[in-house]
Amino acid sequence: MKYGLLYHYWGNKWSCDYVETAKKIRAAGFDVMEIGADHLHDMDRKDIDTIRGTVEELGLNLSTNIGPTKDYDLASPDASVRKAGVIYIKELMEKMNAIGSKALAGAMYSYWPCDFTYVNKEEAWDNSIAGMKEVAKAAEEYDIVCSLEVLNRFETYILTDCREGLEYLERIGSDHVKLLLDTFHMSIEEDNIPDAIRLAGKNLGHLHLGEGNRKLPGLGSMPWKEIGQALRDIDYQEMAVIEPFMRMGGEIGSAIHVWRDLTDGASEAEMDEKLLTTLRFLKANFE
Ligand SMILES: [Mn+2]
Repeated sequence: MKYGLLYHYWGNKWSCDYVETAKKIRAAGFDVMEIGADHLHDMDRKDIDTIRGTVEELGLNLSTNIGPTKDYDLASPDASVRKAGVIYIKELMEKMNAIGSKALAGAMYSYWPCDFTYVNKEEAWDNSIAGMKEVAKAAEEYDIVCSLEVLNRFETYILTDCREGLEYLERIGSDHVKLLLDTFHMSIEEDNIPDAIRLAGKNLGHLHLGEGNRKLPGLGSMPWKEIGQALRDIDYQEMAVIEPFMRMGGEIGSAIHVWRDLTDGASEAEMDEKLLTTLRFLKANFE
């Protein structure tokens, strides 16, 4: 298993200096930096080469976190929006290939966050699946694995539990399209988190880790020991990326609805220390 961290940990904006962040993530002992799809999509060749050079030197892998805007919704009733969505993801994959990222993870099957103005689920599934089949072909060409994130009911209506995710995958039928399970979303929707991981089995392509209140693993009541057992049961070898949201304010605090400080007033040094602690904690429970 390769342990990772989403890029935003030290800030509360949907942006960062990826070279500096890569160094900090590596220094904290992680194997993977998860970057933002929109950033990569808009990056020029020079920035891509610089970041690729840095992560190769550090021995860091890259995963790409996607939550398309509504203009790129593959499940939209509007055919021109669906077409724009497929083009966006294909352009993104070209950049992923250039930067050396083989893992695309998130709600690429629709958009995020959902505003629930259109919720015809059957029609949305048909549209989304048609688009994802086109995306799957491109993924196979680039040898990129698309891991579709199962979210909770407040953020999507398309895929809200593992069983539903597996039904969707069956209709795609590509070994380059898998599921992303996130312990935070699972804590809301699944009957039993370890059982959902076992149900996903070899279809689990990516994992997001966090407590039910999105704190770092080990700071809440998530059954980490049992989750570790489930991951060993399915022989999970892919990326496990921590996706904590603990800071109030800024773009992220507002988008994620962080309405109190979940860091316990931690200083920068204490935030770094918390990362070392959480990684030790995860390895103790998972290995
Ligand atoms: Mn997630």
